[in-house]
Amino acid sequence: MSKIAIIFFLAIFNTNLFAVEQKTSIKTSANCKMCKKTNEQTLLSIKGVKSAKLDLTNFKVKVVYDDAFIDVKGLEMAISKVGYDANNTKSDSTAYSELPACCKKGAFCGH
Ligand SMILES: [Cu+2]
Repeated sequence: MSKIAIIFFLAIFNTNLFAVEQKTSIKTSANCKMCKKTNEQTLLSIKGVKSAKLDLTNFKVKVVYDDAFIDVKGLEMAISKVGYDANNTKSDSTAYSELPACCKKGAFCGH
């Protein structure tokens, strides 16, 4: 195999290795439709995030993302920054304190 062919194969391999669409499901402290909107919009604003759907029956957000741009920890941090827990990442305390009362943990506003 020529050097050029090897480089060509490496290039293809790297493209696949570093730009694969990943799926994850993140447990959040969201509890209503407002929370759902906030979380989904936040995630969708991140480069590399293709879709974000928060299920209000289990409060998990399913995210499809390109891991060349963002990883699970980054997604968790983005959710934390708008005031919600994400898996084991705790919500940012300032952002949490600014959430409407019905979006605080354990609240149930029925929205
Ligand atoms: Cu809410």
